[in-house]
Amino acid sequence: MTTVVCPGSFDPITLGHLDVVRRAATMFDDVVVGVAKNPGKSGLLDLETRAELVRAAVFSAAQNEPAMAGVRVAVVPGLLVDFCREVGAVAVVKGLRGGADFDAEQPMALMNRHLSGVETIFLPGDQRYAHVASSLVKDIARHGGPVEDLVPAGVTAALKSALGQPPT
Ligand code: COD
Repeated sequence: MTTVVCPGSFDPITLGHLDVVRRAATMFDDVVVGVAKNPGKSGLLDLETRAELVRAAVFSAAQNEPAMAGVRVAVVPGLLVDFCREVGAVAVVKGLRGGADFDAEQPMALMNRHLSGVETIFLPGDQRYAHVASSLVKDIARHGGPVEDLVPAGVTAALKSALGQPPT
């Protein structure tokens, strides 16, 4: 069995993230989505809420896509390489929307390989989601704009709740 980790802040999970997880699940028989804290970003949703939203999105996708049925979701408590070792992952899978993502990801990929030998596999982001970023989703939601077609079901309500906005 080949295990890989799809890590992210998922604050919140978007359809772009879900597409990367789905594609990883069609290639590898054990995919663990690792929900992590990025110290460089101020979070809106707490870690457990983010993980719950990822679980719900994966569960919902699995109703139509058998490959998603085995996808696991867990919180990454510390270094990503320690988490990879814990779950027995041979590689990290990440999506790249463009050059800026690559510039941010390449040093982490090299450092993770230096630390533990774990490789990073980059998947080109699907063009349908090239403009989709958690930060933009939060920005739109903060101003009361529509985000339903950018995120899995349930995320909009969680964002409203975290932002102290009334439910619709
Ligand atoms: N399409 C395709 N890919 C996308 C999209 C999209 N629309 N949106 C996001 N992605 C990709 C991102 O490029 C990224 O690869 C991944 O999805 C996750 O994105 P985010 O924004 O949820 O998460 P980040 O970028 O804040 O990453 C958080 C991590 C903590 C996972 C990351 O910073 C990391 O790997 N850190 C390593 C921590 C560590 O151990 N450090 C020490 C050694 S490097």
